[in-house]
Amino acid sequence: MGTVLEYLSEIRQRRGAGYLVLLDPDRLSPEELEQRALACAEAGADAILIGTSLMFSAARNAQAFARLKGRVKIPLIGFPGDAGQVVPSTDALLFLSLISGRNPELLIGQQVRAAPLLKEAGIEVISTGYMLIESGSLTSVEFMSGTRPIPRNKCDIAMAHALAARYLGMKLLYLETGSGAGASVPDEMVRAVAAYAELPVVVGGGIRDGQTARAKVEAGASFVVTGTVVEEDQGRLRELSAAVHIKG
Ligand code: 1GP
Repeated sequence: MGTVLEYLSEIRQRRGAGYLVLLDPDRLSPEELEQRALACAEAGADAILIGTSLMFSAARNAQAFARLKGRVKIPLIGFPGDAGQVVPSTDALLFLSLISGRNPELLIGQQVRAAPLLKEAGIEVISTGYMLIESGSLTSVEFMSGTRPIPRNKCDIAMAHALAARYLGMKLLYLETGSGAGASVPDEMVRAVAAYAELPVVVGGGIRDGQTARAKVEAGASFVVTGTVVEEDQGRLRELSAAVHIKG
């Protein structure tokens, strides 16, 4: 079997772009999380991201992964807020470095803590440059990370960060405004970053409908992530999946 990164790249080619759903173990019980994950797979999502920027219960997080493993037929990808969220039954983990910020703990500190745990558990690691973009209001990730987001209208700053990520050897870029944000990453910025850095771009934060999701893909996003909208209304899953999968 190939790696999760190879799987994602194959999805991107075959379906035009990939649809990823973020499930937050802080907001959902393990039962709800399982039910949501099964509904996501059924509706055509390509992978489940699990993570949160805070995490109230480490036990619940581990339980969520263990419960889903083997029952959900799409990859389970860790999307950790810190090293404490590394869980053995993960298919792969986005090894995030918050490159838009200047907080050393989130650029390298947590990564040093997580690395031995990942090696011990044999988890596939996907090196990812995480860029927080201004949404117009204070988000959990901005507050918790103690970093300032990149201004929405500064495409040049985003482009330079993205290219630096590529030169540092990162495999993915994750552009987002933060979970539950009032606005998504501007299409113009997605377009500029995807064309300039020539790395697959994941876009998330504040995407609540198919039209917005499709606009990100048309701008060059390789993957679109939604979280909040699916927690609130699972009925949107098919619409979002169809919007992202431009090749049908
Ligand atoms: C957060 O991109 C995800 O990293 C999801 O954001 O909850 O706003 O969909 P939403």
